Amino acid sequence: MNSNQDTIAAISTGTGSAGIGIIRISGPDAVGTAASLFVSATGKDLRTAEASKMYYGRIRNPQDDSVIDEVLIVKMNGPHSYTAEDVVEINCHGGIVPTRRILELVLAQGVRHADPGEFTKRAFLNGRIDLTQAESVMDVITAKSEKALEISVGQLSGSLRDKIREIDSQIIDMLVLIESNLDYPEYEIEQLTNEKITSGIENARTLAQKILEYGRNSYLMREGVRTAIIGKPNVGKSSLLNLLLGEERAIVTDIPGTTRDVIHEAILIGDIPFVITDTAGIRETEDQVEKIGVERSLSAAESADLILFLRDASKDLDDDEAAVIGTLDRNKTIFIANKSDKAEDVSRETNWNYISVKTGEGIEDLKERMSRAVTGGSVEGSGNAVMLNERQENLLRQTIQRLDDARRAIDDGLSAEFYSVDLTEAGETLRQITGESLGEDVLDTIFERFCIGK
Ligand SMILES: Nc1nc2c(ncn2[C@@H]2O[C@H](COP(=O)(O)OP(=O)(O)OP(=O)(O)O)[C@@H](O)[C@H]2O)c(=O)[nH]1
Ligand SMILES: [Mg+2]
Repeated sequence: MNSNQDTIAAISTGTGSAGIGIIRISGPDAVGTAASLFVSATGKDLRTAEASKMYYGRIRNPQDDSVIDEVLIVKMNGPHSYTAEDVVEINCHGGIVPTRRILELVLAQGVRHADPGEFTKRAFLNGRIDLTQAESVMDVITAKSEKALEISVGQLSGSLRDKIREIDSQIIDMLVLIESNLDYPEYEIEQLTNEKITSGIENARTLAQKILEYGRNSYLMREGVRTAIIGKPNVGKSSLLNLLLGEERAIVTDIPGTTRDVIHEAILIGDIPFVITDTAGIRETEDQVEKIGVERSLSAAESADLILFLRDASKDLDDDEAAVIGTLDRNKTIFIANKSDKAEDVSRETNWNYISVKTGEGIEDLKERMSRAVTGGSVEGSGNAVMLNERQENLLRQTIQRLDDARRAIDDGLSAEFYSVDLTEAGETLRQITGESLGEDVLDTIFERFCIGK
């Protein structure tokens, strides 16, 4: 428990009108501060009230005795709280005015406004959670699909931490074996052999690789698969967007050049979030507005994770289309021939997916293909899937590099002193993921991405 912490407070609920709003206070003066503002309906003093129980009453401005709001208040004694410090939560009426006024009163008692993520940072610094759990808090809050939520909640309770610790204990076992042989060669202890170390390295490496593999789709799960629908005017791009969305979001007409600007919409296909972009049809044009739209289409395609290239199935590919196809990254493109209802007599080319937005033909297959295109199969089952952020992924890769260094040292016939340095570094790198070894500046960059009040 960190005893030199000051007391912090923030509004923990979202801004805007709502049924309730919560002001959270944490630190040594949390209870005293709240007690000086709270008037219980039954005359109870918050300082001596039972912990983890809701009390009904009012928040009153001690300066002029004016009542700010009716509230329910709960105190939690450290370490049995979110931050592991004394915490008070004031549930007042939601909405900007009551929550702000209560927060102002709390701050006027000498409490400091919390920085973004500071409550969670304290939970970490006070040892209640490790860094993988702290980082998953934000993923839980911002989860875009049930799958992402399920994985993040798993990590909140330590699933990633446990996997990391499994690798760590492999590395520690190797180091113990090396050290004991170096320090006490005269004792009867387990013999150090190159085989034991190389197989230990192999195990640790495999575990680390597996985590990277399980976390392969983290970015897409977190941000959504950026998908651009592109093609010539009038091929049915906006119609396809509307069909996937299940609503008439984009304007559809039979006039080529209907869509001028780029439209983004988020949907879930299977368990995967997609952010779909409908774009202006690509063609040579002198119209200034349309020209800008065409440029935006091409750049949307470039920055997309997935491209749906649409053509009209009842027409042959023209030179413009062939030229655009030539510029596309084929690994991330699904080629779609729409309006198959108008092309029943046309023979079908195997590398095109024939669909009809009008009749629904081929749409389910297309959805299937879209999710397969990004997951390369199925999204990992909940047992194994992890959501890695860039920091965690980098550290895992660095750990693997240090393990490889150790392996090379053994292969080069170097003695244990040499490869034990690499193994020690591998362990230290790995423990930065859980936060067991870490610098203060790293913490700041992690927690500044949090929202206030969490
Ligand atoms: N028969 C048939 N018509 C379709 C199909 N899909 C779309 N259309 C029609 O094709 C026309 C053009 O559709 P849009 O969705 O506006 O085409 P777009 O590619 O967005 O066109 P621009 O915005 O101009 O680039 C409309 O009249 C649609 O009703 C289909 O599968 N079959
Ligand atoms: Mg359109």
